[in-house]
Amino acid sequence: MRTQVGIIGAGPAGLVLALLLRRAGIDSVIIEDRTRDYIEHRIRAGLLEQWVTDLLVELGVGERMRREGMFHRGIFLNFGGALHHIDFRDLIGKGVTIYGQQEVVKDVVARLLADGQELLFEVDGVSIHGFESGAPKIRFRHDGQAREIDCDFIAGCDGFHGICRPSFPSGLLQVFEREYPFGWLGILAESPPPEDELIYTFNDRGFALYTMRSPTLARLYLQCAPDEDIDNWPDDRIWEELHVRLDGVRPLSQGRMVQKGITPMRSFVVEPMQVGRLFLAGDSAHIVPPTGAKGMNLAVADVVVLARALEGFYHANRTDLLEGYSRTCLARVWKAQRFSWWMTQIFHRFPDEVAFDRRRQLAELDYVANSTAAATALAENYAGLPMA
Ligand code: RFL
Ligand code: PHB
Repeated sequence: MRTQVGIIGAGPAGLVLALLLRRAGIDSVIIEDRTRDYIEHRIRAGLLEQWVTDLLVELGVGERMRREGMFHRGIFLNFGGALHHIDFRDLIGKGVTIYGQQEVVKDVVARLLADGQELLFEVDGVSIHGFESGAPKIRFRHDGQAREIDCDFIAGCDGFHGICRPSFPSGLLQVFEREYPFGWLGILAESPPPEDELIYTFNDRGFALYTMRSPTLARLYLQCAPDEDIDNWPDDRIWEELHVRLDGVRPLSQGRMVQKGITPMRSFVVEPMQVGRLFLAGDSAHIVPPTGAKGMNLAVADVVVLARALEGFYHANRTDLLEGYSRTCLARVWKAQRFSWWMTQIFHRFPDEVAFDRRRQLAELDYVANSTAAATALAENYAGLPMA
């Protein structure tokens, strides 16, 4: 097979990249190691920054999102026994949209396949070659046969556990990493969420987040130990803890739990994000803790930069945008890292904290809730910094 851009991974990064490239008249092939059904039902992020929703509409995949997505003008902070609303719309004229990542994936896959995109599922044994010399090749097996793609560029959109990052020449990548001493236990429950918008909760028992996927489907998270065994959390214990942490600011209805899982928390960045003709995008290059809701949004931001750079290369003979890819992406990545770390550290309990830290966290929350300057900084980052 021959294509211009070989894309490894059909997560938000790889899929949106293929859409952007199609619009620019650039050919691509996507290979994915899971099944279509698997990627369309993998429950992950749920919150889109405003520019991402605008982009999906512009790319012709926003119709169902417009109908079923839930626009939020702000978020609630829950501390000191009361809810404090941060109204992004009033502060900066923007909001966010709740729409599950797997719904975005379904919409984009359907559009790509309808448009004739090459998208191969269930590939295995993927390896990449020649990207340093200028003649990249992707080798893999599909339907029991050895296959090879010759391409001009490889987009490594294969997530944190993919093969592209480990394929960088040894010693080239600098890794910046921080693990957090806690995880999130997340559930999906068939019950209305306690509020129309998200509630970020500061509580002595630990952080909790009350979010949603629809008016009848709540997505609820509890701070837990990083190595927590889910078997220690029968449904009753989860509900009890969700009630206690919500602290009576809203009633909480208990529906049937349809999913339960534990997510570890880490901050991770590699630099650079490019070597030769191999470009990393999304989780393959960086991970943020979910507290800032940035993971999927950052993945889309990377591929917008990459698509622009490839367009410059193919249509205007420019190489400067490709050369600047890593620098351009990392400027945004580090701001998202900073914000995600900040959101994480003001809300969570830390094993090594002292009483001073709890007072400082409360003072910071009180400041954000009562200062237009501080609330605006939160709003700008949460609803999405402008794209460069
Ligand atoms: P993805 O979505 O991981 O997609 C990568 C794709 O590559 C495939 N793949 C391969 N394909 C071919 N060959 C190989 N060798 C391959 N190796 C892997 C994988 O099957 C997959 O389909 O990365 P992408 O596109 O960069 O998108 C990033 C987002 O998915 C991610 O940032 C967010 O979902 C992070 N995240 C969350 N973010 C939030 O903002 N809020 C959340 O609540 C939230 N929950 C989560 C999350 C990430 C999780 N992970 C990664 C464990 C919950 C979980 C469990
Ligand atoms: C979600 O809806 O799953 C969600 C929203 C905001 C976050 C994390 C997760 O910060």
